[in-house]
Amino acid sequence: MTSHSTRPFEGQKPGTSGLRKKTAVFMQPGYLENFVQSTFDALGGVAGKVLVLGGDGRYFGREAAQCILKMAAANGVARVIVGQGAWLSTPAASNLIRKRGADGGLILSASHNPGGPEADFGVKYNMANGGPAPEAVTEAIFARTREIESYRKLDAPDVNLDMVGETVLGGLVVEVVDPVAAYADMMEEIFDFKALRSIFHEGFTVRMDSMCAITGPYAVEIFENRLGAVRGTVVHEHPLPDFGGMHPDPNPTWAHELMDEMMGPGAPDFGAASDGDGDRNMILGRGIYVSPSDSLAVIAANADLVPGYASGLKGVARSMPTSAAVDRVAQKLGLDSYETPTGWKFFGNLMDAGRVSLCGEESFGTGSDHVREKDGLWAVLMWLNIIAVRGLGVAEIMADHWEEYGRNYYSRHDYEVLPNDVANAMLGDLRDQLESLKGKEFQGLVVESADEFSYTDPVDGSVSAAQGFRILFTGGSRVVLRLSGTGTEGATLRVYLERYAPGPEGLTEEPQAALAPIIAATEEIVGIRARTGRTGPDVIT
Ligand code: VG1
Ligand code: CO
Repeated sequence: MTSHSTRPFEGQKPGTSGLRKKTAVFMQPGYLENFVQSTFDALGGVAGKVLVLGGDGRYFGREAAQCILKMAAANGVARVIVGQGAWLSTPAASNLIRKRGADGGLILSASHNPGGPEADFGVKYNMANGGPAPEAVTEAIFARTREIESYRKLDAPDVNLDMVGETVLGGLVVEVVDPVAAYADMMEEIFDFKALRSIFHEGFTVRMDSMCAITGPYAVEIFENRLGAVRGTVVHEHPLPDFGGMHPDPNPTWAHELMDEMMGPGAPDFGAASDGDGDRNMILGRGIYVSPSDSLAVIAANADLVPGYASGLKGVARSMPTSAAVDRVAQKLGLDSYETPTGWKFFGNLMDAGRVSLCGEESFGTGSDHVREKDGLWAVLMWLNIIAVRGLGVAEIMADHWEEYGRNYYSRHDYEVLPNDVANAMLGDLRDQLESLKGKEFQGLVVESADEFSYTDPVDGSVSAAQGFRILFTGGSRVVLRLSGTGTEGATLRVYLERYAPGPEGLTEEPQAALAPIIAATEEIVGIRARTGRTGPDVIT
């Protein structure tokens, strides 16, 4: 018996990046099965196909992988390429899909959300180009979850996922591969490993915090084994099911151990952290934090120093809430630049069409067309390669960049786990007053325009509406507000603040101070604190 009858579960709607729920929700009998079968059905069946499978090592990942393999077998999949131990970072999975010419892949992760029985789990489907399923596909999956009546799953013992090699499960070939090798090889093709080896040899010091998540084995292989960085360069390098209790979100709040080290005496030359599934990065220098929007701009401005991009970039793209710092670089270099909604899935078409080679988000996501996901370790290697060529430290590179382009002061304020009705009513009221805001003055700032962002994909013409509220003030300051699509509890309000300083004066202010008037104007317009009763944001990045 491979067919099992089932009934739909509520709310299996993929968000910004896949379906994320509390682990216990995913562990309900039939829950994962329903979502996976709905995915297979929405794709028009998967018989004869080749899929990639792996995840970030979080709790329930191995069990989920076994379940998916049995479902793949019962659905007629020809081959599943799975990372040893059911491990694959998100960018490594994207790479494997592309390199092996697979039809798609399933990634088991809730990314930067904590893991464990009390925390979060997630599943995401990626397409044959290696990128996250576009909205048309995630909507078809969701539609299918609402009418599903049965799923197919082979009744068979578990497959050994700890040994590299091939086994057979019914008519399915399960190919267990080293999760790191192909990815590390690709990095060796993009970057100047010789130059990198020599800076490590000369004593350049790096602290890479893998936060007990998936990048540990990748970072040890690349930095310590292949580039000769001293042992111990990578910390929290063993992926653990609960990430050792860490919240694997590489930002100053959650990566505070690394922050303290980089801001303290005796800090190494360079620091970096990555998230649960390895697609995010945080960049630090001795005594300096690089905002992700600035990191994207610096990478754009210096990309041609890296062998993989020596002939220049095709174009750049950023998500709408990301600062305009990269736009200034694009303008100067004569590159096309694009503004997309939040979420990596919107970059795929632009990369596939050859319009852009570099993309980024303010949420610690940077990547290029080497894969179709953002890529944390790639971003770290971009910085190191740029440093190796220019012979400057992070602080010097930043000062130089701001001097040339001016500085986009930037910060994101998150208000987490708000009651859904409060958050929805607040943004509903903002929507109602958008049209009347133009020309009004708040805290000395005059509103130049206010709207709700809607995106028309320039490649396939698809429209994504209601992608966040933007209020622009005269002089280039801006606030953006939207609700998170990755949370698993209540509503999370994200407030993105930006102010441009052309320089040469005023380039070294503290960002929160530089943004204070915009923060005050936002409170006057939206009334976040007044309406939620909160005294301030939970996380500031
Ligand atoms: C967040 C970020 C977004 C990112 C997404 C997935 O989404 O803001 O920029 O693409 O997470 O990243 P949201 O809807 O919560 O704002 V990851 O590393 O969690 O896959
Ligand atoms: Co992630």
